[in-house]
Amino acid sequence: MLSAPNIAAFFDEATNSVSYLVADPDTGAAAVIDPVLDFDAASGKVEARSVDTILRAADDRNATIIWVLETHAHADHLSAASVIRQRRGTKLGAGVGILEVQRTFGPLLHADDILPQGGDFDRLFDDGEKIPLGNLEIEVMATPGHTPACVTYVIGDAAFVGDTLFMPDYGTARCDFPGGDARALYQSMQRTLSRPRETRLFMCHDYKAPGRECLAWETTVGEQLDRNVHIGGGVGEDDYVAMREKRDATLKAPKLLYLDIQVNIRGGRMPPPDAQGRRYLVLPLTLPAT
Ligand SMILES: N[C@@H](CCC(=O)N[C@@H](CS)C(=O)NCC(=O)O)C(=O)O
Ligand SMILES: [Fe+2]
Repeated sequence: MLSAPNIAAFFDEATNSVSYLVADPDTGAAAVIDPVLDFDAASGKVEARSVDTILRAADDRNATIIWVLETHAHADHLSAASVIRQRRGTKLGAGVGILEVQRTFGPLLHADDILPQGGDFDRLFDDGEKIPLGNLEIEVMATPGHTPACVTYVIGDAAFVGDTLFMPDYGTARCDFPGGDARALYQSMQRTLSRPRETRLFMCHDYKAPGRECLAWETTVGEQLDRNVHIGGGVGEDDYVAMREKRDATLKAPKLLYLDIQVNIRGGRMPPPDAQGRRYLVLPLTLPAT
C-alpha cells in the first residue's frame, strides 16, 4: 500500500493555476509545488499574497517546507519560488531540461545574468531521481512534451503532473512552445498512466471544460485512461499528434509568455536592478514588414 501525503491545493484565479503544499504526515517535511506570484502586468506590481496563504497553511499544519519544486518553466504566470526560498531557506528544484529552456529564451530576453550550469536552482533533476521528504520519497519523472523541461513529481500515491494531462473533460497541454513536442507528450502521458489506476493525479491548471461549473484539479490514472477527451479509451499516438497539432495552431500565445519566462528561467528571480535600483522586464517585439 502506497503512503498518502497530506495535500493542500491553492487555486490562483488570475491564471487558472494550482499550487500544492505536500507534507509527510509523520514528520511534517513538506514541498511546495508550482507556487504563483501575484502580478499585475499593467502596473508592474508584484505581490506575494498567494505565497502568504501557502506559508500560513504550512505553519497551521506544523509543516516545514524543505523543497520548492517547479514542474516546468511556466509560460502563464510568474513563479514565487524565489520568494519562498528567501523567506524559508528552502531548496529549489526543477527538471534538468530547464537548461534547454534557458538556452532558448535567455538571449532573446536579455537574461545574461543567468547563472551557469543551472546555478539559479539548488537541484536540477534527472529522470528517475529520488529525493527524501521526511519518511516519504519524491520520485522525479521526466515528462517532456509541453516543454522540454517538464517533470512529474510522484509522492506516495499522488502524482503532480504539471502541464501534461488536464482534467479528463479538458484533455491535455499544448505542445507548440519552443522545444514542445506532441509525440513526446503522448509518450510522457503513457508513462504516467502506466502507474496503478488508483494513483491520484493533481493538475497544474484547470480551465473548466465547457459545460462544467466547478473547478477541479484532482483525478486518477483510471479516470484519465477511461475518459480523457484527448487520449482516453486508447487513442493512438498518430491520432493524438494530429489532433494536438491542429488545436495548437489555433491557440494564442499566453498573455504573459515573455514576461513570465524571463523570470521563471531565473528560478523566479527578478532581473537585476539598474543604476537607480529599478527592475524591468523586457518584451521582444515582432514588427510588421516595411
Ligand atoms: N489564456 C491563457 C492560456 C494559457 C495556456 O496556454 N496554457 C497552457 C499551459 S501553460 C495550455 O496548455 N493550455 C491548453 C489550452 O489552452 O488548451 C493565458 O493567456 O495565460
Ligand atoms: Fe505550462
